[in-house]
Parts: sequence; C-alpha cells; structure tokens
Amino acid sequence: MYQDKQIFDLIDLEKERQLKGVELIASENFASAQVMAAAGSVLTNKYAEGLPGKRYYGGCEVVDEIEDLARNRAMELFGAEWVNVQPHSGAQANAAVMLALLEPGDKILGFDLSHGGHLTHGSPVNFSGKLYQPSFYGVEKETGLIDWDKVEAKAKAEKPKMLICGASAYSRDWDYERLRAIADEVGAFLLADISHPSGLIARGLLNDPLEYCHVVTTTTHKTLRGPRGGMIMMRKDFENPLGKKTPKGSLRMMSSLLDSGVFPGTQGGPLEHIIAAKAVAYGEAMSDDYMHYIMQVKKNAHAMAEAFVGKGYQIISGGTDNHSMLIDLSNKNLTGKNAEESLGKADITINKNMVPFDERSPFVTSGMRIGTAAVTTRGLAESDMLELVDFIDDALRNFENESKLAEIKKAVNEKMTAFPLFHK
Ligand code: DSN
Repeated sequence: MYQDKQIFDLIDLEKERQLKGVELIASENFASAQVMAAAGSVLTNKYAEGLPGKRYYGGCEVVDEIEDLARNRAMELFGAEWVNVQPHSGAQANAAVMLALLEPGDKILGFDLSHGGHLTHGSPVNFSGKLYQPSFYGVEKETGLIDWDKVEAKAKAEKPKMLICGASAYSRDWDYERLRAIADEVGAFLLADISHPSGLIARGLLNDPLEYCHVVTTTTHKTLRGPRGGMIMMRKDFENPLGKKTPKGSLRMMSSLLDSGVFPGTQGGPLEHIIAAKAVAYGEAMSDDYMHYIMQVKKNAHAMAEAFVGKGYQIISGGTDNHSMLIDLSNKNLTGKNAEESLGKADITINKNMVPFDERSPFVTSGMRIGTAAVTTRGLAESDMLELVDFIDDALRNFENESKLAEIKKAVNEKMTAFPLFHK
C-alpha cells in the first residue's frame, strides 16, 4: 500500500516550526487537539449537500446531528437567531452574502484594503470588486482612526446597496450603532465581517455587531480558535426587502436567501469534518478556560502595544482595543519586507502589511501587523510580551546582521520550549 512519507515528513517539519517559533500573525492561532481530531476524522468521507433534515444524499443522520449541534452552539455563543456554519472560509461566507443580497453591478461601500480592510470587501482584484461597483472609506492620516462622519458623507454620495464594516488590520472597535443609522439613511444592508475579533466579540470584550448589523460573517480560526472555516449569522431573521418572492408569492426570509447563497449559490457539499471541528470550537469558546484565554489575548495585545510605543514604534491609531496592532516602520528606516524577513530568521513570524497612505507596494510595504491570539494560546502572558518586544526590537535593529539574528533565534527557541503545544 502507498505510504506517503514525503507529505508526513513535511507535516512533522511544519509542526516543529510551529513549536519552536513565536507566532505573531494576527490571523493565526493554534486549534486544540480535539478540534484537530474532529477536522481529521472520518466525517471527511461524507457528502451532505443541503441542510440538516433536507439533504440531497442518504446516510446523513449522524452528520445532521453534528451540524445541528454546531448551529445551536454557534447561536448560543453569539446570541444569534440564525446561523449557517457551512462556508468553507470567510471569503466564501462574504461571497454567499453578496450573492444573496445583491445583483451584479450593485454598489458596495467597504473599508479600504490599503487602510486595513479585506480583499473581499470590494478590492478590484477580487470577485467583490469585479461583480459589484465598489467604493471605499478609510482612516484619517493624523489619527489612524475611522471618522464616522466621513463614512456617512461617503455613503450619502455613493448610495451603496451594501455597507461593509470589519477589517484585517484595524486595532480599534467599531461603532455598529452609528453604521446602522448610516445604512438605514441610504437604504443599504449593513454587513459586518468580524473574522479577526470574533472571539473577543463572542465573549463581550468588544461592541456587539449582531445587535445592529443585518448580517455578520466571520472566520472560525482566528481569535475564535477553531478549524479554518467561515460562518454567517443574524441576530434576527427578517423578511427581505428586495421583493424576491417564494413560488407561493410570499416574501422570502433573509435566512432562506442566505442559505441559498451558500448552497447551491457558491458551494457544493459542506465539509462535515470541519463543521464538527467548528462545533467543538464553539463549545470550547463558551467555557471558562476560553474566557480566561480571550481576556489574556486582549491584555497581551495592550502590553505589547505599550512596549512597542515605549521603544519609539509608531502604532497606527496609537494602540489597540483588540488582539492586533499595525506598526508603521518608516521612522525606523525599515520596510515591512525587511522586518518580515529578518524576524523570520529569528523564528519570529509576522506579516508585512501596508499602512494607511503607504507609498510602497504590497510586496514591500512600510508596516508590519502583529497579533497575540496564537502566543496567548501557548500560555504567554504580559511579562512575556515585553520579552518578545525586546527580541523583535533587537532583531530589527540588527536586521542585516546574520550572526545576531541567529543568536536571537536561539534565545527564541529556548524560550518557546517552555510553552508546549498540541498536548492533551
Ligand atoms: N487577510 C487575511 C488576514 O487577515 O491575514 C485573512 O483573509
């Protein structure tokens, strides 16, 4: 029988990389052993197009129970009245929502990718910018903050059918109440993509988007600490105002439009192994252990931001309310590319990132983005954050000094062996 040594050797190498290094990519985390066991289970063998109780395949009685558990746990965790846990990713969750609520050519207004937004919120290289007509709001140059008055002015000028909030590199909270008022004023749907801070939102550590937004999407693998995947939620279902009718002539509910947006709109068979892993993660996220964890994520980000500021680093907006921060390296005479490469040599993983009004290309950039979700899972606390900032500062000040970077790498590896992973 064919034994794939090559792939499993590479998986071992990746495991070693994750264990010995410091993981600071803001969108990454370490899923628990039980989340990974569910994701690697026999459920990968099952086809289950449709929804629990309404499948196009036989033999779905067990996966129906699993998907129902996932849906019920997700609804309890976020206080939602309706969820769809089938999206394979955050990008596909957003695609399904747009397919359900928009017609090709409709206008959408999102947060500028180069200011910290996301590709699927209207970027011209993405389906969202090709199928719909995008326009963007951004942050203020002086403060690094979004000015809600300017969002309102832009929305009034553009009259989008969908207003999108949420980001991949914005460290401050969102005023969902104000955004809903703006959306109502111009007759737009309000979509919040909370992929990054969803764990903080679930446990009440940031404003609640479900109270005000028509639809909320998230990934499940960032601060939520589940398997890679996406989901769509609504606090309350409602009759869609688009005039789409059922065959019997009544207005279709939003939930029915959104379910169809996922399947058959943008996906085929759901990944029931991943849905089971999501269910495990939702269960974990409701536990006291997770509450302790997610509070520590926020404390660690705060401690790290203060330490960076103390060393003269410029954090966009001056600090953080969530798990992440975006640092402009221009005053350190470094590019994001320099930082990513030199820190990589010291086994510290970050990503280069555009900063607002960046003059460099996305392949070079002037900034780096950092998040504390993964290192907090490993058990690091505030005092460790100060040590990590020391390592990072030392590496960046010596970014062309290979022997110094090797020295830092040794210290990083020694430190991280004290924080084991993948046990239980
Ligand atoms: N843009 C990715 C990130 O935040 O890393 C997620 O899609």
